[in-house]
Amino acid sequence: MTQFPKAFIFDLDGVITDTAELHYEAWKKLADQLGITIDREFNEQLKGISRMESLELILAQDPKLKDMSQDDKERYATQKNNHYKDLLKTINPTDILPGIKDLLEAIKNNNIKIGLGSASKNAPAVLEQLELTNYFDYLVDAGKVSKGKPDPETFTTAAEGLEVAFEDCVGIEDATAGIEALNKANMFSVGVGSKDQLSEADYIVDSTTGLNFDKIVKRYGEWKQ
Ligand code: B16
Ligand code: MG
Repeated sequence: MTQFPKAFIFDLDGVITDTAELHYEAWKKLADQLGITIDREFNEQLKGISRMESLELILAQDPKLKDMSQDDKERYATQKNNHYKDLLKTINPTDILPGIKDLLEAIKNNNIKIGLGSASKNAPAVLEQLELTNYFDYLVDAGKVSKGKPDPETFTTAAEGLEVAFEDCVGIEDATAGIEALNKANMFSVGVGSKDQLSEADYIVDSTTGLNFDKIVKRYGEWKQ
């Protein structure tokens, strides 16, 4: 008999939609202002980590900025976020990555719960813009998570909010840190992206088009045995 998971927990950026490009644009503007050059390759490191951690990585590019006061850091982080929020106004349901809507529908049709485990404090606003809020039974408040990915706290908080045991959850992630967090939480980890980067995932698909409900459930059932 097929074993069904009791919840699916989604990462946001890189899984449901690609806000990475907008984060990049906003960080680049700030970096330029500080006289630091960042490119898309550098931006890969910023995926899945928090706003302040991202700022620290950017400041570390220039030794002269290493003694910046906490107040200034907060000010720059707020400035980046305000620019990012302006850019977010341009997104709409056509920005949902391919295959995601069908997967959400299939999960709902099987009466399985859906949670969001994103590091982004802007996640609720992004779901609203994409008109996806109604699919979700629980959104993790990134502002209340004390240890970000690769710590499992984001995902364990989602499972607790959904009232589902960790091993009954499937988590979907595009970042190495996210897969590590899911594995530490003892959840079935689905990686979206390259095999090199996500080799620790329990199941890997190349892109969101590969996220088929039946295939994920089958692999989950094998993992659960
Ligand atoms: P915010 P995810 C993450 O989203 C992004 O990948 C990362 O680049 C960003 O710094 C982080 O959210 C925090 O976002 O500044 O909006 O709070 O991949 O965990 O959905
Ligand atoms: Mg992500």
